[in-house]
Amino acid sequence: MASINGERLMERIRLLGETGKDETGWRVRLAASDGDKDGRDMVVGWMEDAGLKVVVDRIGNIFGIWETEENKDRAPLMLGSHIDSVIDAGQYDGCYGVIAGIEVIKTLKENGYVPARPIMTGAFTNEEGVRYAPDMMGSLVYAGGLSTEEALATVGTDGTILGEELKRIGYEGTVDPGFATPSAFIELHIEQGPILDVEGIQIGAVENLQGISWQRVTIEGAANHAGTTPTALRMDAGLAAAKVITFLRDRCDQSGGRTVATVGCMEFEPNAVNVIPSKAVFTVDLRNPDEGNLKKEEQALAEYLKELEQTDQVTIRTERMARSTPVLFDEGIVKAVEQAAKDRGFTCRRMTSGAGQDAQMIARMCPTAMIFVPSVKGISHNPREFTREQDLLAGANVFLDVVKQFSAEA
Ligand code: HGY
Ligand code: MN
Ligand code: MN
Repeated sequence: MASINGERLMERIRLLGETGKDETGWRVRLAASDGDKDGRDMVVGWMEDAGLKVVVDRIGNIFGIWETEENKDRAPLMLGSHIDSVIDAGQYDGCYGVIAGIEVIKTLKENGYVPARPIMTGAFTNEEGVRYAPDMMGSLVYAGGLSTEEALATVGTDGTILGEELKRIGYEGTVDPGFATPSAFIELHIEQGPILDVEGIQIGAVENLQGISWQRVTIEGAANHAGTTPTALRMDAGLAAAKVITFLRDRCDQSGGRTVATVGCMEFEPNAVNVIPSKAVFTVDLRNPDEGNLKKEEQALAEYLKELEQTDQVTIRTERMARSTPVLFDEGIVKAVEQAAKDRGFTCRRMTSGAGQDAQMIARMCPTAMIFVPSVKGISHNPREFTREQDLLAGANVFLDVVKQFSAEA
């Protein structure tokens, strides 16, 4: 039973992890930034080293394709993930799956394996959505869920335009996204949650993924003097924003933890220590594995905001930033992941992905599933994100076996 080259995998995770660091040492490889370019260039180099044909599509998705004269007309098996990161990120989120995709192909080639169909592995543009919303943008465009033109015209949190930034970093591709409909898509990723680590299980066979709702909320009140204005006369946008945060946490507690909600960004105006905020602009990330319940959470929030306008004499408007429905993955691939883990003597359990993933978008095109490995203490989107080497190798070897299985027949 062939195995991947663990040393090469670990070295590449370390090398890619060094790209995108800012002057404070934070890893900030935001989509289409200079750090993203450095990472992209490194990934393209590894794809070329593996003898893959490198294709960049018009939304900047990078693909390395292994095809032969005999199999080039068949639908390719697709692998891949992302290398763009959040702010002050860990080194495994997304990068592990991109590097492992190349590693698996290289290992198969080194072992003289010839697939019955092409195998292509990718690095999707802007999975995180931190600089340009929505998240999972590159894979959403590839799957036909967002037009390339609309995506390229997206204005970032820094006022830049995605299409111009892709051009600036040299990744404005020429091929239309969706140029190949995969026979199947398999993504290897860290869990980013605590379940596998707490239960001491090595492999996650991911069978579904929760729905995600992102919106930006703007609350407008009235600036006034922090010292002279009695509380009864205040139209305090800051207080109203705080009430929304506690409302959301109450909803999560009432859901028994099925709903999770996060207010990750917030700005006040005029943002002065002795002025009652006239304006609060913040983001709400709401998630639930059940579409009906996610809709109920969105409805409950909308009703609460209406109420708040009355009680706090503020005006509130919302703007949708992203919305994806829960996704069920392919039973056949999930079973194959469980079997491959068992054949290698690894413990395995089925699970839901709490995080959004490129796989949820490509699942619109073809049978799709994911493989998880443990995140120590469930920490992610944080430089302390960590997965043990033996778990990284275990995940990559299960990935190798499943890729072999799903590329063996025409
Ligand atoms: O937001 C997410 O769940 C993913 O990390 N993009
Ligand atoms: Mn990710
Ligand atoms: Mn992430």
